[in-house]
Amino acid sequence: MPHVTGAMTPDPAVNTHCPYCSLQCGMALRPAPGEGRAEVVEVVERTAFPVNRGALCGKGRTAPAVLSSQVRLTEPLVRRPDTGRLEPATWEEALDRVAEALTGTAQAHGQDAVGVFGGGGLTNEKAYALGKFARVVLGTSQIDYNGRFCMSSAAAAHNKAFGLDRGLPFPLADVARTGCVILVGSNLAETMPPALRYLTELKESGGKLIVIDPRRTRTAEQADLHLAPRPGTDLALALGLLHLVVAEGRVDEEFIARRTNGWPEARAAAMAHWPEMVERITGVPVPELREAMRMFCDAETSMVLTARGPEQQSKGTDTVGAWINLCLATGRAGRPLSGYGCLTGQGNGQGGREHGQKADQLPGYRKLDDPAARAHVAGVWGVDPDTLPGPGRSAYELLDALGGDVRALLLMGSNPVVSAPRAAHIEARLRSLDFMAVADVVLSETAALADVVLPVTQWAEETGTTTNLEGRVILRRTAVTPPPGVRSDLEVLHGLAARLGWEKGFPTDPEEVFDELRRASAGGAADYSGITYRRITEEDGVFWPCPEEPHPGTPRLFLDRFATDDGRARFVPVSHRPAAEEPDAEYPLFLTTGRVLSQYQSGAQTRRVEELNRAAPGPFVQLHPQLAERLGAAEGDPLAVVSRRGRAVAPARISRDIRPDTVFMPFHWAGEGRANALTNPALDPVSRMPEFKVCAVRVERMERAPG
Ligand SMILES: Nc1nc2c(c(=O)[nH]1)N[C@H]1C(S)=C(S)[C@@H](COP(=O)(O)OP(=O)(O)OC[C@H]3O[C@@H](n4cnc5c(=O)[nH]c(N)nc54)[C@H](O)[C@@H]3O)O[C@H]1N2
Ligand SMILES: Nc1nc2c(c(=O)[nH]1)N[C@H]1C(S)=C(S)[C@@H](COP(=O)(O)OP(=O)(O)OC[C@H]3O[C@@H](n4cnc5c(=O)[nH]c(N)nc54)[C@H](O)[C@@H]3O)O[C@H]1N2
Ligand code: SF4
Ligand SMILES: [Mo]
Repeated sequence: MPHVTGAMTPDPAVNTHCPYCSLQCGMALRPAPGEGRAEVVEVVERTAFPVNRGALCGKGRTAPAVLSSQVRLTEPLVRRPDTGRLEPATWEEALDRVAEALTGTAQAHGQDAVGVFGGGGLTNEKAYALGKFARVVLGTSQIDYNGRFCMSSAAAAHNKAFGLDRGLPFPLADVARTGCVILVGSNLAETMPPALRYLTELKESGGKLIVIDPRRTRTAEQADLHLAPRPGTDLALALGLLHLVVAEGRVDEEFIARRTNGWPEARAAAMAHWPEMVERITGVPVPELREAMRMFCDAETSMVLTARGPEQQSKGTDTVGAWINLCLATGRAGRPLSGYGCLTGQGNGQGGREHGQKADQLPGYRKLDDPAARAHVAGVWGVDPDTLPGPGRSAYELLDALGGDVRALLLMGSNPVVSAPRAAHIEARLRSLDFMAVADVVLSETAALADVVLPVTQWAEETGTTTNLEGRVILRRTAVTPPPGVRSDLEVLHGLAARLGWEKGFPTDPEEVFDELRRASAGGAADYSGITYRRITEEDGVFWPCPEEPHPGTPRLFLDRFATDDGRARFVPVSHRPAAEEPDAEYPLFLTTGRVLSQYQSGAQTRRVEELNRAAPGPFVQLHPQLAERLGAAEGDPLAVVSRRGRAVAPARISRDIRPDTVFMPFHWAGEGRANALTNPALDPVSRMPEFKVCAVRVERMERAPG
């Protein structure tokens, strides 16, 4: 029978949440009838959970298949020196090996020679424990996580403008009630399908939807107006709209005077971006720019929502800043049903960046270089603040340093062989390590390179909190008994810490870890101290910041003041600049990358689900018929896509829904169709986010294999 925690009704269905994206859809699980195997469960609709109201996408619906999958890991693996192969081992042996290797590396090369790489899919408890483990047990500064590839540009822009970074400053349901939404580089019809309902409701109540995407996606099909700029030109586009706002007298001077700083400089920067110049840069005709600006300003309330399209650029922080400027200049921020928001990505994309697995952060969204923050957190951890290391390298820079001054790595919750930019190079760096340990649920492409693989429990087999895109802290609860050979990530960290001299300080009970996290976050920007497992359960999640009880939590931010010292939002003066790599004679096309509906991220989990593989069996190159004709390529022909970093091969998918100067590849697959063999690791100077969304390529038609 499934193991049920907490106060339960006689109904054996257990409320929990999807393991995948940041919507964190509510669902319930109960034993599948007639299966007779405790690990086989079925999904039951959970209509009461407000975010998805029962709806799930195919990935969420089929997530239980990964629990009982034959290919999941159920025993530790250790690489045998004689055979060079990964072979089964006991937990004692595996953990001993990891502890010895990490200690040996630190002794030989210094504590910073040990690196840690985390993930935005890890629960708050795990992210917190991993950050603490790195700083306290290993004493290394070299920790970062895959959220750097995902959220960091929007986070940096949020902090600059508002003094606080939370994906959406309002509940998602507010989107349905505003007057106009500009959706910039989000394909939420495929990446958060249940959220599409809010856009449908918006339109049904007379609201307008503008989508900005170089492709006519399923999301763009829903739009009243679709602008299809060249990849990497969103910054110019936003500046052009702001120019038109000023030119047509749509500025909200009263709001600017009362609630912001820095308008003259931002205004001057925007005025240098003439609509005709913006048309030349973006390829979007001036009348369309004007129409978008008018739709946005004519509505009484409006929102701008960005996702990875504009953010995964080497100027992502400035780009998001420009969209925020547009909101501020028109008085569309810090007011009910108006504002700027970022649609975070991973299951715990929000919480994962608040509690200390990021290179520069301590729990509660505190800064590692702030003496007061160090003193507070060191107090909770019972250590001397001076022993805490300083900030480390960002994710790509850390991966790039492997085998150099970072010689051993502990990796939890990411599959960079598939998902890192310039992936063949990163794969080589991983191979050059003296030692790597990976905790995972399956033998991912990265785990396959490890010296020790630690099999861990999955979402429905363990309890823990995540923080969804709205800043709503929710509780996943144990609904099934894990297979006997696996342990939780918290147990892994506990076991390693104990071997490294920390018998105490790494509890395995998630609620105990959460209670410590609450104390560590108290008084910080992301204050969780008033949030308890009990409250989350009773209230369908609690929005941070939530200081000590009886605080109600904060569904809507900034209505009275922004989180800056003087309470005013800050305009940022930004100007357009080109992508790090633009098409030229040798590489004449843009490549952009992203997602499809039925696969998740590096595919480590979803490529194990038959139904999803049927729907999305493999990589492809989306290209316009004009380009296909120039190449002499027909539907399904194998195409080689070549960039300065490498080459990938995948079948042609010919479609009018993409600009003729651009090709698109999803990044979910390894092997010869690996999109990240091509991508450019050029980093945003502020957020250190790589430019996944723009690089220059050439495309060659290959002969079809005979037969
Ligand atoms: N099915 C599915 N859903 C997911 C995920 C998944 O892997 N699969 N992953 C989750 C995660 S972690 C994330 S981060 C989110 C991501 O969610 P999204 O951001 O919606 O996903 P992407 O497909 O990466 O990018 C969105 C769109 O950006 C467009 N784009 C490309 N270049 C540009 C550009 O220069 N400017 C603009 N404006 N648009 C551009 C692409 O054409 C694409 O349609 O999805 C989450 N949900
Ligand atoms: N070209 C291109 N590349 C991209 C992007 C893009 O748009 N284009 N998007 C980027 C973005 S936004 C993201 S978020 C990254 C994501 O890419 P990755 O960081 O590779 O993310 P996942 O594929 O989700 O990898 C998670 C791994 O951890 C395992 N796992 C899942 N849950 C747990 C857990 O609780 N504990 C442990 N120990 N393991 C777990 C999974 O099985 C899987 O192997 O990809 C980035 N890469
Ligand atoms: S939309 Fe996201 S959270 Fe909801 S079921 Fe799909 S993958 Fe899971
Ligand atoms: Mo992401």
